[in-house]
Amino acid sequence: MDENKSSDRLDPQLLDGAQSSAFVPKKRFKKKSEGQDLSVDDLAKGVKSGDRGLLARAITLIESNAEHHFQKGQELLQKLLPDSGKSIRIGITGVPGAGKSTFIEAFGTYLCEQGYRVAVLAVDPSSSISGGSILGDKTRMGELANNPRAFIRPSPSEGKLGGVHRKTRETMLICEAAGFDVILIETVGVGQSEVVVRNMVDFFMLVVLTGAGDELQGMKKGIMELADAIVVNKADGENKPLAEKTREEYRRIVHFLQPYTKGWPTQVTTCSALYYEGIDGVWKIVNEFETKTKESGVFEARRRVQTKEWMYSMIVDQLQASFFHHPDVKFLLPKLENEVITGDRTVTSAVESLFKAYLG
Ligand SMILES: Nc1nc2c(ncn2[C@@H]2O[C@H](COP(=O)(O)OP(=O)(O)OP(=O)(O)O)[C@@H](O)[C@H]2O)c(=O)[nH]1
Ligand SMILES: [Mg+2]
Repeated sequence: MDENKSSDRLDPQLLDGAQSSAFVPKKRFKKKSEGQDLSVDDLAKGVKSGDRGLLARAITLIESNAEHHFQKGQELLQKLLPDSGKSIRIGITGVPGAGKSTFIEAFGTYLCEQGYRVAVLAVDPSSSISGGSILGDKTRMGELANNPRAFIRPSPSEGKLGGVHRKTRETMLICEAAGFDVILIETVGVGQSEVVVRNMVDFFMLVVLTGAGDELQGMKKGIMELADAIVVNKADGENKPLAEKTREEYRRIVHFLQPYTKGWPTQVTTCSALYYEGIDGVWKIVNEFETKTKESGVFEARRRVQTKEWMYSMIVDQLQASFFHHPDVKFLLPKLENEVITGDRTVTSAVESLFKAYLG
């Protein structure tokens, strides 16, 4: 896509070079990690040693849409791969306003108090359009953002097709190599991204509000079927009895659904993210899930399948990008599209022509 646009999202330090020195009248003394491009080895060592600045730069490299950053980013990942995989990966979804960010703030803070290190990532395919709702979230997650045991990373901007997903996955691996024990991935509820996040985490959580019936009218049933736990949030004040009633309704409903994870019936609980109530109960559920699925082998089996599927989805993404960026395809597409719309040509014939052009 737009390479120039992407580069202004880069860490300015990555771009720091000859041109910036023109603005610096006197010689400035820099630490080695500042300024010029670091080697892959330096970055890998920095990430593994828990250097937050270098972790941020490593992620910036992974997120960059520039061709030469891509190669370097992949070398870095290759180096960090043996140190990845040791965290528990948790996806969190729910309708806007359900309290996902507030929950992450409470849950993340609780985990830090328990001695864990927590990384928070977000998948928001719309962030490149809206400029990123997570900026607002970082202030909403004020306490967690300032916690030295936590690391919050906004959603990457879209570079090419499938970019957000690749970047989030790879960022997750880097965070694991940096020693984070729990990875929380918030998804902004736009249908598709829920499935994508489900496919990159061990445990998937749906945050809901009171009134199960209303939600079921909408798309939530499909999402419910992906969840390992449903958390009825805002169980506080006057809303508490209603939240408990809602919990019972959800319990009845999930009873009739096929659990997403073999041997793990979907759990339903209540919490108040705002008042930090019931947060420990959610962690207990995650722990039980981890123990049980590791014993049964479901945990490892899922990760293997996820990695394999990731490879295939990346192949599809790359093929798609390569197809639509092909100059002959680009040239023919508007004309053929028009012929198909006006009924002058069949879809099959148009597609055949495009593939002929693509394959030369
Ligand atoms: N009473 C009460 N209010 C809550 C609770 N959790 C969140 N809220 C409020 O609900 C509103 C939405 O919370 P967010 O955490 O921003 O919700 P979200 O799901 O992240 O929303 P989006 O990011 O827009 O999808 C805020 O005003 C919160 O203060 C809770 O447990 N109890
Ligand atoms: Mg939010």
